[in-house]
Amino acid sequence: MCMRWVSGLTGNETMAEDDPEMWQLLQEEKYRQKRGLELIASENFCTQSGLEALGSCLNNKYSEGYPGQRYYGGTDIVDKIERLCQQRALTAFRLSGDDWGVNVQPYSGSPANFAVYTGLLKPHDRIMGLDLPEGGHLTHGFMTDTKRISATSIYFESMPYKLNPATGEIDYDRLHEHARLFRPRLIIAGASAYARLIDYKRMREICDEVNAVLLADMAHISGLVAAGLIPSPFDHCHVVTSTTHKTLRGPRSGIIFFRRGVKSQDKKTGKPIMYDLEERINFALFPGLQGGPHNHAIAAVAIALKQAATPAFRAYQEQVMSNCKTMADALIKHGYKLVSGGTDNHLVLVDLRPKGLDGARVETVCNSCNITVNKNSVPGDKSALIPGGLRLGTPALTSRNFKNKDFEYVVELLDRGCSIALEAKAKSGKKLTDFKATLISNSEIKAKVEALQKEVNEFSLKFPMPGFEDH
Ligand code: DSN
Repeated sequence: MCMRWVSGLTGNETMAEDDPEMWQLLQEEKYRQKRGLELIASENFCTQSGLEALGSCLNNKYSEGYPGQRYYGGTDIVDKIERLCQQRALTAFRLSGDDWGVNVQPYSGSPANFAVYTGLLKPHDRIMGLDLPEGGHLTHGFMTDTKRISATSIYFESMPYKLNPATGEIDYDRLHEHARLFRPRLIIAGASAYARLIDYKRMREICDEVNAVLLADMAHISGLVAAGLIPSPFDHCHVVTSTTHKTLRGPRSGIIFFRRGVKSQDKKTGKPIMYDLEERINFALFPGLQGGPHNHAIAAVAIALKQAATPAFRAYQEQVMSNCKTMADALIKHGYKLVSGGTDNHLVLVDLRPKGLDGARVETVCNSCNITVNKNSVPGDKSALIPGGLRLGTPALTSRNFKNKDFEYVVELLDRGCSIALEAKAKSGKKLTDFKATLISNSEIKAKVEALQKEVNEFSLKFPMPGFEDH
């Protein structure tokens, strides 16, 4: 006998049956991702196995607390999943559980950072991070002359450090000088638009002198660190946070590593002084800031971390960096200026001002041609809405098996987008809205945009894409 459902919904209908409107939108987004050239440096294509975990029954389970200490029943399996994720996190970054602990519950990178601040600082304690317009991140303390933007600058007193305008690299000397004056409790080593390596050793020396905690936010570069291709923040930092969906190629989630074990020796008694970072950070995250962990995301993170420990992952990251060098060289060959003159990681920051362009106009044209990029501030910029730069990254397209010669062609397509932007700028008024209108109303320009879009689509659709075939 067939069971009758009160609601008429068994819960076993596919999305296409249950919600055709949403299914249609998903199809459109999938096609957008397939036919476009994804160059946003923080994006990637999560693997099918990771996406399976995200869409699984783990979504249904509440488990506030930590493995072995939960506020709900039925948590035996999710305890195993969280412990497996923790163990894989340590393995992926070659860490010993005696020296490092890890919390895999942060919902993403911003909550992970805020949990560290909440656990280790008192309200109004001082922090220093790379300024957002110079390549830092909102959560590293961003504020303007008139407004405290990030909660980090509302609850704590933040002072930025900057790049050396002559080199486009972090000005460690000035950071040192300012840290001596400002006496921060915590300094953040990390960036979201910085193409060079970070000198963690130097930053730790500065921290030790002013008695500050050194936090590395390796969100952008964690995949490269796991692959062992760039210097590891674990060698020098006290705490390390990351997202898991950028170069690490997992689901959208966050992770916090903290030192544990012996911190130092008491000078008088000679007794060991232990780190207390673990208790403070864990308590800040839960119950301080978050509720139930996202078990489906934790399982997917565990899958990504297992992949991150393989030779195949290292080969992928080598290709990410090699593609990025090729992209940088090709851009320079086409006459573009790069902030810091090149790249040591997965991204480049292009200064479009010498070409008479800006990031907003180029982003708009590229978007119309299905080349997905983001405008970015470059040193000396006045406007955040119409900044002078463009940030380009190779992780996503490398996951689609793009190789060096493919990136040379990507730069050619991008350069054509810039030429269209230049032409449209010459034919439009000063405002960005005039420029956008010209892209649609000027038939000559519109035809060029359409021709470029067609070429982009034909090229991009030839490549495979990780994930499910149809969504
Ligand atoms: N939105 C991310 C990025 O693009 O770098 C940082 O959170």
